[in-house]
Amino acid sequence: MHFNVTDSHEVALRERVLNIVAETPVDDIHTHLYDPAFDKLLLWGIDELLIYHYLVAEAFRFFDGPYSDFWKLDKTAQADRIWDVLFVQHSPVSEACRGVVTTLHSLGLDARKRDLPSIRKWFAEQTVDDHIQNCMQIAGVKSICMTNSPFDDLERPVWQKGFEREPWFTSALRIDPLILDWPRSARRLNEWGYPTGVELNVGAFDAARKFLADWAKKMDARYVMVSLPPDFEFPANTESAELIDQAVLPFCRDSGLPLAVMPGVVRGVNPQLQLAGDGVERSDLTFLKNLCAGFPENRFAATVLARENQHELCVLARKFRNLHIFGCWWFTNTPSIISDMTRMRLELLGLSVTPQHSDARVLDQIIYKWQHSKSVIAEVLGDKYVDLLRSGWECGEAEIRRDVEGLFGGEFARFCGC
Ligand code: FIX
Ligand code: ZN
Repeated sequence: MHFNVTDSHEVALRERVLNIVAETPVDDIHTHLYDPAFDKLLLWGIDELLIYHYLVAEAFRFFDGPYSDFWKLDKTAQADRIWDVLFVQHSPVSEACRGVVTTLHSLGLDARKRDLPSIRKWFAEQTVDDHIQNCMQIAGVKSICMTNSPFDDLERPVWQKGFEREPWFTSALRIDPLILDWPRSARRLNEWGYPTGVELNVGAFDAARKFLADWAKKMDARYVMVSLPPDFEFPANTESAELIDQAVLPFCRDSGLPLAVMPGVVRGVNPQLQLAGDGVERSDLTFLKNLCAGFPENRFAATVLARENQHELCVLARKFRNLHIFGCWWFTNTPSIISDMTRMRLELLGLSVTPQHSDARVLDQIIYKWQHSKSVIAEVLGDKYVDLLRSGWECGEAEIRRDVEGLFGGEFARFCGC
C-alpha cells in the first residue's frame, strides 16, 4: 500500500535533501593531494587541470603521430594541445572535461570565452594558501586525506625532515611497493635501517612490521592502503599474500588501523600513455572474502575498480561488518555509474557506506568532483526518502542531516574507530 503523498510534499522533500547534501561538509577520505609543506607535490592551477591523466587519455585519441611528440613538450605546451583538441576542436562533454569547466566556473572564471591565456593569468595571481582555502570552501571539503608513500623519493625527505601539518590534511599510509614488489622493497628497507634479506622469514616480517609502525606513526595515518591487481589471491603461496598475512594484518591489528584495498587496476596496459595508461579488469573478490572471514579482528575498507564487481562487493559487505565500502573509484567516477552504485549500496546496505571520495590529483578538482558527485548522491537520496515517504515513513530535517553527515565522513570515522 502506498500512502497518499502530494507532489508538493515530495518536491519539498527533494529540495530539502538537495540543500542538506550541498551544505554538509565532506571528509575527503582518498585523494592524491598534499599539504602545502610538500611544495611542488601539491598540484594546482589550469595547466595541471588540463594535463590530468584522465584528459591525457582522451586527448591521445585525437592526436596523430608518435606518443613522444606530446611527452617531449613542456607542461604549458601539453596543456595547450589538450585544450585545443578537447575544448576547442570538440565540445568538452566527457566527465573529466566537464570537470574542468565546472571548476573554472565555480572559481569565477568564464570558460565560455575559451581564453586560455586569461585563465592562466588568473591562476598566476593566486597564492597557494589562499587557493587551498578557496577550493576547500567552494567544494565544501573539511578534510583532505593524502596518499602518503614512504617509497616515494620526493615525499619521503619531507617526512624525514618534519613539518607542521595543516590540521585539515590527514594521511593514509600507502604501501603498494611493499606488497607488490618485495625484492626491491627489501633492499630499500635495508638501506633505511630495517635489516632484512630478500627471503621472507621471521626477520623479514619483523622488519616490515617495524617499518609500517614507524611510518604510520610519523604520518599519523588514519589507515593503510594498497591497490591490487584483479587476480590477487589470498591466502596464497606468494610474497604478497605472505606479507599481508605476517606483517600487514598483524600491524593493523596491533595499531587498530583499517587496511583499505583497491582491487581491479591493471597497471601499464599502455605504457606509452604513462600515468594515463592503467586499465581495469574484473577482480576475483574471493581474496577479500577470505580476509574478512579469516581476520574478524581486522578492519577492511574497499573500493573496487570494475563496474561488474560492485554488486558482489555490496553483498560481501552485508556478510562482514569488518568491511566498509567506499567511493566510486576512477573509471566508475562518472555520473551514470555513481548513480547506479550509490543506489545499489543504499538499497543493499543502507547508510553504513561512504559513497564517494574525490581521488583528486589537482587541488582544484575537489570542486568539480564533489559538485558532480553531490548532485547525483542528492538525487539518489531524494528518491530513497521519497520512497520511504510513500511507504509511510517521513524523515525530518535533523534525521536527514545526520544521515548525510554519516555518508560524507561520519560513517568512515566510526568504522575507523575515531
Ligand atoms: O591507485 C590509486 O590510488 C589511483 O587512484 C591512481 O593510481 C590513479 O592514477 C588515479 O588517479 C585515479 O583516480
Ligand atoms: Zn587514488
